[in-house]
Amino acid sequence: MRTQVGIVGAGPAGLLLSHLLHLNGIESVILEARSRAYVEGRIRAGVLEQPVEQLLIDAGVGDRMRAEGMEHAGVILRTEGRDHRIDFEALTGKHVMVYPQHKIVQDLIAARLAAGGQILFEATGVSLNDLRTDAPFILYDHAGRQQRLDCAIVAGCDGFHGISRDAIPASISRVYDREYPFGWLGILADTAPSSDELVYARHDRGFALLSMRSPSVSRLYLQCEPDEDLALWSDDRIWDELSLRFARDGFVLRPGAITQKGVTAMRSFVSEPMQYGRLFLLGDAAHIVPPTGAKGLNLAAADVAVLTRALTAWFGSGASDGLETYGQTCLRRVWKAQRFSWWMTSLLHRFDTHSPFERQMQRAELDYVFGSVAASTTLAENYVGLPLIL
Ligand code: RFL
Ligand code: PHB
Repeated sequence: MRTQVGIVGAGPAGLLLSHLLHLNGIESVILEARSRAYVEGRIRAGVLEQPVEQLLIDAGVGDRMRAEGMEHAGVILRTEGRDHRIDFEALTGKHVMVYPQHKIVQDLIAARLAAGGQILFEATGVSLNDLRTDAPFILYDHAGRQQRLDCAIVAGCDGFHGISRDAIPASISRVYDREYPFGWLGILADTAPSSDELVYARHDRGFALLSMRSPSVSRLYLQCEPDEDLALWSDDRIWDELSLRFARDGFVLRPGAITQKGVTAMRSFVSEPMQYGRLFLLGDAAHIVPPTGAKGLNLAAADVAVLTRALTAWFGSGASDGLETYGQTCLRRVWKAQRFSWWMTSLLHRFDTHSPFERQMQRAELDYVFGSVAASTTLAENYVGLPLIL
C-alpha cells in the first residue's frame, strides 16, 4: 500500500493530523495497535485550551463539542479553607472548554471514516524503515499477515510508550526527564459536579482536583503514591479523603457511584530532536507533562498545527523550510507548557522531602497568586493557552 503520510497511532495527535491533512488535500493512512472500541473508550484529558477548541471548530469537527462541552470562564484555587477564583474572562478575555478526550477521538474517527479515510486498527508489530531516505516504509502485521506501507513522510503519533521515538538513534537524541515523587488517583463518578468550575486544592494531606465530564458525571483526583495500591482505596475511603482535602465553609462534596478508578504517575519529559530524516514525532511520543496544567492533549494539537502547515507547503510547492524548522517551532511552545505544568505541580502538591523553609516558600507563592492581579494573569494566560504556533 502507498500513501503520502504514514501515521502511527490513532490518539488525538494521529487522528487530528490525518483529518487536517485531508482538508489540505494530503492523503494519509493511520496504523493503530489497539481496537477502535479501546481507543474510543480511553478516559484521559478533559480541558481544551481556547486555540485548540477553535482549531476543532475550524476543522469542522466541533459540532458535538459545542453542543455538549462546557465553557469555563475561570478555575478555583483552594487552600486552607480559602478560595481564589482565577477569572479567565476578566484577565485574558478567553475561556477553556471542558470536553472529554475520548469524545474528541470518537468525533475524529467518525469524520475520517465518513471522508473515506483509512484507519487500520489492531495493526501490530509496527517498524519504521529507511527514514533517512526519500522513500521510507512501515512494516506491520494486520489481518494475519505482514504488510508494507510506503510513504513520503512518517508521523510518529504513538504516545509515550510507542516505538517511533526509539527510531531516533540515541547518539543524536537528548532526553530531559523529571519524575515526581507522587501520582494521581483518578475517579469517574456518576454524580453532578460539586462545583460549577474546576477546583485545584492544595492541602497538607496532599493535592486534590475536582473536574467533570458532563453535568451528571464528575472526575476527581487525589495526590497519592506513584505506585499506589488501588486495593487499599475503597469508595468510602476515597470520598472521605476528598472531603477532607476540599473542605471549606459552605462547600458540600456530593459523593456518587464510582465507575472507574486508576493511578497515573507524574512526569515531565522532552525528547529532542522531534525530527529524524522523514520521521516527525508529535504529542506524547515526544513530550509528557504532569497533568496539573491540563496541557498534554493541547500540546499534541499544537504539534499537529505546525506539521500540517509545513506539510501543506512541502507537498504543495516543495518549500521545505517549515519541515526543517518543525522541531524548533514546536519546542518553543513545548518548553513554555513544560514550565507552566511544572510550576502548577510544584505550587499545589505536598512534597514529603520539603523542609519547613520550602513549605513556607510554597505557601508564600500561592498567597502571592491569590493577592496579585499580575500573578493571576500569568496563570490565566498560560491556562487558556498560548497561540498554537509561537
Ligand atoms: P496517545 O493518546 O497516547 O495516543 C497514542 C496512540 O498510539 C497507539 N500506539 C501504537 N499504535 C501502533 N503501533 C504502536 N507501536 C503503538 N504504540 C502506541 C496507542 O494505542 C494510542 O492510540 O497520544 P497523543 O495522540 O499524543 O495524545 C496525547 C494525549 O492523550 C495526552 O497528552 C493527554 O491525555 C494528557 N492529559 C491531559 N491533557 C490535556 O491537554 N488536558 C487534560 O486535562 C489532561 N488530563 C491527561 C489528563 C492524561 C492523563 N493520563 C491518564 C495520562 C489526565 C490524565 C489522568
Ligand atoms: C480532567 O478533567 O481530567 C483534568 C482537568 C484538569 C487537569 C487535569 C485533568 O489539570
